Amino acid sequence: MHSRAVILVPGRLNPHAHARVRDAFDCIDTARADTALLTDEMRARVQGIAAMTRIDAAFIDALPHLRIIANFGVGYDAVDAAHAASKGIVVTHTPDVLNDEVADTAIGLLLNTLRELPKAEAWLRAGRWAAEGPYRLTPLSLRRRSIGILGMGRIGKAIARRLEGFCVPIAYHNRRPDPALAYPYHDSIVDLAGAVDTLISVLPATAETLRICDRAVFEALGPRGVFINVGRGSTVNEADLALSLADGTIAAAGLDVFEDEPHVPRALLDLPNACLLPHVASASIDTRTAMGDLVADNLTRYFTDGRVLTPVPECQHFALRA
Ligand code: 8YV
Repeated sequence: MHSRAVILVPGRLNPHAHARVRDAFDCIDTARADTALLTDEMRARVQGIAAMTRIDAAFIDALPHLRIIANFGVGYDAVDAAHAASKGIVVTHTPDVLNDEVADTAIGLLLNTLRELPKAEAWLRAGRWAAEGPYRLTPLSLRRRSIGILGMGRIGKAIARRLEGFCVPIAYHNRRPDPALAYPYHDSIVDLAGAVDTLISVLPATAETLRICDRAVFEALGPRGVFINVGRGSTVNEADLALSLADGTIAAAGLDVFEDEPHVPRALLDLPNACLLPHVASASIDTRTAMGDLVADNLTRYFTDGRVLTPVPECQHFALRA
């Protein structure tokens, strides 16, 4: 039964997810997902992985009894899912339970970027309100803006629903139009950027999206342009973005994600018109607990009846077949 299955936890895992894995399984911890750290016991016994770290093909190949990888996070670019799927190993992720939190944070980041709220608070805390007077009137506002959503999946739609309450026009780009949506669709990112002044990206990291938000996109967005990213940092050419913020090609950016986290390029850190967050879009106890439950529930279901709740697209039929 599932209580005897052996689950490997490489590196840090959300504490709630970790506790649930420890309760339900034989849990083995290792510092990193590094084949050099795998003992003979791990190679002989591990049947599942619960992780929020990179799991590459070599690590998968080093565990001959591996049957499931439960990824903590909806974005599963850190896991070589195609390789896992080719070996009949199921990969799961944590969609839906974080949609509202990430969408809430995206709106917060948008408003912070436009209305400079973190800087206004710093002004107050530094005693400058009393000493020098009110914080400046912000040159940017959400009023009279038009929004383009890049990546109209579950989270993109949750952001769009919130923005309707702000009475701003919304358009989008996605791999394909969604017939259920009334918002105008643009079939390229540059086209969308040219039609709006505010771009909110929720793009996942794939081979196709690598550094796809580049100088041409920022030029199309224009000097009033604001770029918000709560997807993946690798979808942005960060050098192009820093240049575009520095030379006025666009007005401002709000970023929750970076290509080489937790390292943020100096060129972005030095810019006054970049509002930067340390990848916190889903980072509330409430939402991370729900994500942790989904990681544990996927493992439990798999080792109980061979099914999983939320397989990644590459693994749909493996999950249903079992
Ligand atoms: C998490 C995320 O920060 O779900 C995702 O794809 O990026 C975030 O919710 C991340 O997965 C935690 O490692």
